[in-house]
Amino acid sequence: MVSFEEELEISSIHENLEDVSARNAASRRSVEDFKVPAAAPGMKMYRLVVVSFGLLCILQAALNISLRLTLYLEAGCNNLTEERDDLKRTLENYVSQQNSLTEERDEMKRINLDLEAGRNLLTEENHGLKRTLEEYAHYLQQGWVYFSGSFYRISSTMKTWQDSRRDCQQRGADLMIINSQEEQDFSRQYKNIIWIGLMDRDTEGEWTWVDGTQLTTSFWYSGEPNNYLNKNEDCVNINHHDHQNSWNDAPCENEYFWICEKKM
Ligand SMILES: [Ca+2]
Ligand SMILES: [Ca+2]
Ligand SMILES: [Ca+2]
Repeated sequence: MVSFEEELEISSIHENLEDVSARNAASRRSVEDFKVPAAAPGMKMYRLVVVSFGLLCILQAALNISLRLTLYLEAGCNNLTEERDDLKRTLENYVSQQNSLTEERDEMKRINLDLEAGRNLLTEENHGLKRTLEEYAHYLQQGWVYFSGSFYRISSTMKTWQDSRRDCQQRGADLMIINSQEEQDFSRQYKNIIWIGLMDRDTEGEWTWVDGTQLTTSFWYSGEPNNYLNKNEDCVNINHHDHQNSWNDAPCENEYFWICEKKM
């Protein structure tokens, strides 16, 4: 026998089961309400067109970007080319200037060497002139007279021709050699009879100067040379000062004044 309480409990469970069934039914209806209806063929085509259009837009955008990028890169390349050409011109100018500077430097070096050579030459000339001046001063102090490139000294004593020559040689000179009309005129200012450096002792009649040269231009006094009174006159002196032609041959052993010449 089922008790009353058991009947109540069974009745309650039954009611609960009916509620659950009712809620499940309601749930199924609401799910069915939300089910998407199957797509129609027109809708599929529409979606395809939309997707294709989107893809075309993306492709167009990509093409635009690619084109802009190409133009940009081309402009950049052009700029780089111009810059390269500018740099090339700058480099060429620099090289040209460098070459020009090198040439100028070499020219300056040559000028410097020339100047140095000129300076050395001037220094040598200066030393030469100094030596010459010192020599001139020396001869002038010793009583020599300068005329046309030579110093001359008249003796204060009388000697034979040979001793006269020896005296001149001891002074770094020799008996006077007359090479020109001017020198001949110069020699006539001394009024004593003076030996000069001309003789024919080696070969009679062959007149030779003390430097070994042959007589070419002569200034013999009228009638000379004459081996006067058949004496052996082999040495020459200046005897006739008042005449343009003043030379006379005389015995070398005779003693006269003499004139030394030192060529400078
Ligand atoms: Ca002379
Ligand atoms: Ca003679
Ligand atoms: Ca004579």
